[in-house]
Order: sequence, then C-alpha cells, then structure tokens
Amino acid sequence: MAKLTDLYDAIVKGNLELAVSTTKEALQENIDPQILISDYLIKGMEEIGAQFEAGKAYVPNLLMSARAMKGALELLKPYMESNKEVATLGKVVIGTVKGDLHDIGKNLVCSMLEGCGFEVINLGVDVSDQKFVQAAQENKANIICMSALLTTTMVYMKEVIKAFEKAGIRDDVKIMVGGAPLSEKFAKEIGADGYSDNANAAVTLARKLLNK
Ligand code: B12
Repeated sequence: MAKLTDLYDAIVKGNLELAVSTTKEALQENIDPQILISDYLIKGMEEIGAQFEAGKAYVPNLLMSARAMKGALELLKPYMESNKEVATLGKVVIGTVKGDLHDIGKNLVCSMLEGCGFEVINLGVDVSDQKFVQAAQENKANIICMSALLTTTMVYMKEVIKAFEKAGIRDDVKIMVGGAPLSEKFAKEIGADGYSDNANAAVTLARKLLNK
C-alpha cells in the first residue's frame, strides 16, 4: 500500500524519485488525485515555505521541492483532464505576471480549469501586459487569469488591467487574480472581477463569472 506521508516528505525534502514512485503507487491504488494534491503535495510546499521563511531552508531547497512537486503533478495531470471531451465552457488566458517566476500554483489552476471543461492558453511566467492583451485578442478569450507570488510583482496586475482598458477590450473579458500574497480586498482595489485562494475555487469562480 502507498505510504502517503512519503509524498509529503518527498516534497519537503525535494526527493523527486520518492515523489514520483509514491504518486505512481497511489494512482495504481485509485487514490483520489485531488487528495494527493491538497493533503500531501500542497501541504509539503507549505512546510518548505515555512522553513524557508524561518531561515531553516534555502533557495536550492525550494527548487528541489518545486522539482519534486512538478514530477508528481505531471503524473496527476492526465487524471485532472479526464473531462476534456466536454464542450468548452470558455477560453481562459493565464500567466504569472512580469518579474515573477513562480508557476506551481498557476499550473494547478490551469489543470483544474482544463479538467473542468475550459480551454486554457497558458502563457507561462514573466508575462508582460502587452502579451496578456495580445493573447486575449488573438484567442478571443473570455477570462484572463493572473498569478503572482511576490508582493513586489502583484502590483503589476493593475498595470495589466490598465493595458486592457487602454486597448478598449476591458469589458470583453473577465479578469481573475490569485496567488499567496493576494486578498479579496486587493483584487477589488485593482479592479479585478474576482479572486480565489485555491485552484478548486478558481473553477467555481470562472463558471460564476461566465454564468455557466
Ligand atoms: C517554490 C517557491 C519558489 C520556487 C518557484 C518554483 C516554481 N517553478 O514555481 C523558486 C525557488 C524559483 C522561488 C524563487 C523565489 N522566491 Co519563492 N517561493 C516558493 C514557495 C516555497 C512555494 C510557492 C508554491 O509553489 N506554493 C504552492 C502553490 C500550490 O500555491 P500558490 O502558488 O499560492 O497557488 C495556489 C493559490 O494561491 C491559487 N492561485 C495561484 N495563482 C492563481 C491565479 C488565479 C487566477 C487564481 C484564481 C488562483 C491562483 O491557487 C493555487 C493552487 O491552490 C513560496 C512559499 C509559500 N509558502 O508560498 C516561496 C515564496 C513565494 N518565494 C519568495 C521569495 C522571496 C522568492 C525569491 C525572491 C527568493 C530569492 N531570494 O531569490 C525568488 C523570486 C524569483 C522570481 N523572480 O519569481 C517569498 C515571497 C515573499 C514576498 N512576500 O514577496 C515566499 C513567500 C517565501 C517566503 N516565505 O519568504 N520560489
């Protein structure tokens, strides 16, 4: 039987091999991927983040944890995309804003949206305001999702919203924002249409914004 605490330990210690082997075992035993993500993978990232904050872990530790997390998520992704044949609920353009390279949370939001029937155009990390606007226009997007994990980069979200206004397409899209340092209050202040603090709630919010 898969020892699920190994998955948590693998993320905290940045052990890619253990993360992959435990995830494979858990999948063979039909354990719900959502439980693996919420109860073990994300908890492990939270722990290494807390250690980093306390000066007990360093950037290389974060990188190794992120690598282990990505390895496990790669295996889980196909299970989150099982509803792909469902007609698309809408088009989402998503990216981590300029100056910010954190993409684990953003990729989780992508997978959940895709798994629940949205078509997702993932622009990656370090995305400029013009790149968001261009992608929205080219793809006729319904929703723009922005992610930021740094207090120094979250302010850039306002610039992106201004760029949509300047291009005259602000009313054509719904804008959702997220990432650990954000809040509902911040989202309102910058003029976003919605905020959520996790990938599941992001799907509910996206459906609500499009009345689906
Ligand atoms: C992993 C990590 C890294 C990795 C990133 C690897 C990668 N590919 O993403 C690396 C090592 C590269 C990194 C680098 C840095 N990091 Co870092 N990092 C983290 C860490 C430990 C975890 C982040 C994470 O992945 N969390 C797990 C995911 C699942 O959670 P999440 O991102 O919050 O996403 C969820 C929700 O927020 C939401 N969500 C996210 N995006 C969106 C978008 C939308 C639209 C919606 C609706 C919802 C939503 O849903 C997600 C899933 O539930 C955090 C600490 C922490 N506890 O957050 C620090 C942290 C974010 N990093 C920090 C710092 C300081 C840095 C560096 C500056 C360090 C340095 N000195 O170089 C650099 C900056 C590099 C850059 N320019 O971006 C600080 C930020 C402090 C601050 N207040 O700004 C933190 C908080 C650590 C700390 N406590 O000090 N980091």
